[in-house]
Amino acid sequence: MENKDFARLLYETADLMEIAAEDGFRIRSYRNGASAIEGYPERIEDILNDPARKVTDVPGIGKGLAGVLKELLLHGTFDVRDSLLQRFPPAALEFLKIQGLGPKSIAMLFEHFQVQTIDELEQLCKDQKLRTLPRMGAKLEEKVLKSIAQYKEHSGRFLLSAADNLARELTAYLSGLDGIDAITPAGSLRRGKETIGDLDLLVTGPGAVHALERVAVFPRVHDVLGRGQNKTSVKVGREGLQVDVRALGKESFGAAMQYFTGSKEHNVALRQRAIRMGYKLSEYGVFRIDDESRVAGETEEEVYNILGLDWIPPELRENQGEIELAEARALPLLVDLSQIRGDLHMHTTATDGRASLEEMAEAARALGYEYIAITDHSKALAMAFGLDEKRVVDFARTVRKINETGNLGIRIFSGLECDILKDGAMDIEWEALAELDLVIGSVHSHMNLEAAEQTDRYLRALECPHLTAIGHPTGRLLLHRDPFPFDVERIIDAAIARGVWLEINSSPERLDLNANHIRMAKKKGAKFIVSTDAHHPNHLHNMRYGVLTARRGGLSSADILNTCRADEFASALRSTRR
Ligand code: DGT
Ligand code: CA
Ligand code: CA
Ligand code: ZN
Repeated sequence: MENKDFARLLYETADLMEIAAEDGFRIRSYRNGASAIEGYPERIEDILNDPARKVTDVPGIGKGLAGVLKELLLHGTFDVRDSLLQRFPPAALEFLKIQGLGPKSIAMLFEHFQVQTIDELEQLCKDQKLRTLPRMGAKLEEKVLKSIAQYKEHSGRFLLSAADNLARELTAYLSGLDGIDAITPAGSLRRGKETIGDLDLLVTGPGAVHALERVAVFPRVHDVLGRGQNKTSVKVGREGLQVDVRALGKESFGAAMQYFTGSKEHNVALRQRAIRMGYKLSEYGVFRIDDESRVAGETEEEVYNILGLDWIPPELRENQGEIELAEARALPLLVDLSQIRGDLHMHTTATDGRASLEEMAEAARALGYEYIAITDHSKALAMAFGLDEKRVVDFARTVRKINETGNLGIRIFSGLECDILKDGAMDIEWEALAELDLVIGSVHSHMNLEAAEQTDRYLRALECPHLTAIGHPTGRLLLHRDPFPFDVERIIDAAIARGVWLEINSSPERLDLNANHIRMAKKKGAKFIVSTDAHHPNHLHNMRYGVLTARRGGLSSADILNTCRADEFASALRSTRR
């Protein structure tokens, strides 16, 4: 179990206790414990498994919680939580995810309306019955309805990183078997989509059918949904991510890869094209309609080529014009992870990062990067101990000295993730910003402004002559928070006019800009950076998700500044200064 899993279960239980109106002191101790675990640099599981260690040495964890953590590790749940869950309808945990409803309001809903499900809650709002309860009104009903709609859209979907990690885990687990030629992710994971409904894995080789049996007994499988001759479906882990594993024959491997990679929309368009050309396309191959003879199927290239198309990279297969480009031999040459030479957005212990500048630099050097920019937060993020003007200027000087010594073996650019304040002013005086190599301007507050006001806010920020790039431009948190409203096209135009670059934030919770915005911005001539926003050396690996997103947006290395060599990048930085 990861620390964040422990923390989530404790937070949830604290909320359940609050619904049950239990003792406030106990509730607080659960929340404090959860927060301590979330921020703890070591894995709690490792401490629990080490007989020489005591988990009560972790600040915030007393004897009571220590017992809970042990129970959690053994059973995935614990008594207090189970008995609370039994007192409430099964949907209680879902209710907690609806915005606008705290534990106290949920307790009231249970008491007055005996609501059991999210659908019933939705109906209550539509019937305008919520407002009959104290301190609830029409505004809240509206908010709850909106949040329910979002919840329904998100539920049952997972972050790309969750599916990617599971795919790696399963691949390692199965690759020990004899007779496996290849294990390949298909579906939305192969297309690099930002969220995943279920994970599709394709297995080939004489041992493939055996792999289907082994998947069903994978230790983290919770539920076997179905076992057929060529397919096993299971649910894995506490969150129940579904995995479909298919065994494929060699002669139809390419056709099956093509079919199960999708998207559905891309496949529909491709099938229609095949029919117009006198072919039938299926997961078994490409066949002539007149005599049913097979003309392709072993490789994907074959399938696309017989249809008069160049092979299309999976990230583009969304029926957004890629088939026309493939026909015209005009597909873009997409950027590759290996072309990224530096990471330009990361935090250190100076603010809310978990590692020092030196540790981040070393991790980046180990990845083969030529340079990084350190971009800690600015003072508006007081919670994160953001930098004020003096610390900004000192930091810029420190970095100049570090680079002169060359001791770190990697070039450092001094940067800042500067908050864009509510009125569009920069959080840090221009004079101090002028000392830095690079400034990423980000919105972290007041995301509920009207679209027009939010647009003006960005327009004013873009007037700052020291702004290099806009960070995570739409502010979305996947499966959690929608983008805040503003005129994206107008801001892209303004950024291009001012020579400000757009960030593709690679954090799997963000992937912001998204592929559609990237495609639009590229057509207009925008320039991009792909960066991780790392708060820990491990996060530097998230670059691959940002690169996938860039590829989905059709970007080549020439569109992305951090594919440049260090000296080219430095002169590009200087040219952004107005
Ligand atoms: P997801 O799982 O919602 O993130 O999206 P996908 O694209 O992985 O969709 P999924 O798992 O339902 O199906 C995998 C691929 O199979 C899909 O991208 C295209 C292909 N496929 C084509 N036609 C159909 C169909 O009629 N039903 C299903 N289930 N899959 C189809
Ligand atoms: Ca899928
Ligand atoms: Ca599937
Ligand atoms: Zn940020």
